[in-house]
Amino acid sequence: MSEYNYIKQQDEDIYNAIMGEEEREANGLELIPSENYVSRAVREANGSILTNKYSEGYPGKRYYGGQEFTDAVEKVAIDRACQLFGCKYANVQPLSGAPANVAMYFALMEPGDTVLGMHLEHGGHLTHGHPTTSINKVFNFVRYKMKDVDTGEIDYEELRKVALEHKPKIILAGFSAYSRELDYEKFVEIAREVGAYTVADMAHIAGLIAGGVAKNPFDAGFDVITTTTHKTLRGPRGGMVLVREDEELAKKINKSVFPGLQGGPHMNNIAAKAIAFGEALQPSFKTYSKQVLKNAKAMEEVFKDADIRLLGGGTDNHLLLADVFGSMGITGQEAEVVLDEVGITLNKNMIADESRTAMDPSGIRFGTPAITTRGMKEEEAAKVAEIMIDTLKNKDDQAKKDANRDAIKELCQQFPIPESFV
Ligand code: DSN
Repeated sequence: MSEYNYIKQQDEDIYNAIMGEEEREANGLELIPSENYVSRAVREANGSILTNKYSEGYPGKRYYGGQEFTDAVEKVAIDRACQLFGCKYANVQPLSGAPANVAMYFALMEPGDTVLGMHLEHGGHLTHGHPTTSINKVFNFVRYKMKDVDTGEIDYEELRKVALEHKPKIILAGFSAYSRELDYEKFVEIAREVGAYTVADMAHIAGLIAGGVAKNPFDAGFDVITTTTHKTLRGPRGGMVLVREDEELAKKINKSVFPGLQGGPHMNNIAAKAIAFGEALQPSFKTYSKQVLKNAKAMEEVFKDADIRLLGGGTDNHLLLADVFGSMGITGQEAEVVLDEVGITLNKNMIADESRTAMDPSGIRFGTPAITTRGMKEEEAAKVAEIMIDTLKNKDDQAKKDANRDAIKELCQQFPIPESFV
């Protein structure tokens, strides 16, 4: 029986939409750096009967009966998360990265307290205190920036000055559009000076940390890490909060997730997380993570050769941010649309010190987690970068775009989305 036979018989609208998405993912290249392809095993767990079960509480301490199997699932997920990231405590219940951050804020602070996080235009995330978010009404957010947008170096002196002035409860490292490594030791040093907790939102680079190709903030002494479980970690959509070693802190986080913020955990999703963590513990995941970086470097080289400005001057991780407006006179929105036409999906993005708007910014953000999962190596990554630039340079030439669409389709056929990684 086909994977979607019941949906097909029962609900034509949703069946058609899923088939459309299958086709889109199979015949196009995904360069959005926060997306990836999960294994069939992860999808099976996510679609399993565990979705039927209510399990408020934590393993061994639930508010409903019938938990012998859900307890087993959650314990495995917790153990594997701790093993992957070298910490003592994990809460695997957050529904995604935003609720993980909100739960963390309420666990570590009182309303009105201050967080020092990365400036949003310099790579920070909405949940790091964007004015439009609800948490911005509850907590006070102050910012640090890059010292030099062309090297990506963080202004640690400014960070320290702001920390001394505002006495934040949390110093937050982490980003969703930044391509360089952070100096976690520096964060810890400053946080100790002002008595703040150190928290890393490693959502984008969790897989790189698990794969051993990016620094682990816990090694520098960070107190807490929040993350999504998809993106480079290649699990189901979801979140989690990790605590290095402080049991009291871990208890606060648990209370803040449930009952503080969420009700029943989604046990199907936690089972899928456990499976993905198991995959990330395999030696093959290290090879995958290394290749993600090599592929990003290969793309960097092609963009540099074409004199297209890269924010941060290049990349140490899985993503790149290109100033296409400054370098080519094409807006991020125009670039997103024209690349979509040839089967390359990425997102428009604000750049540091942006002069345009969020809906039509100067930059594009792209990355290599998904194409690397398809098995592509440096040669193909460079080819994709060349096709991107050729398409942007010839955005009004239909024949060129058709040829590039065919080239992308051919690559997709050569590198189909895999079903299993073990
Ligand atoms: N939407 C995610 C990203 O693309 O980075 C972060 O929440």
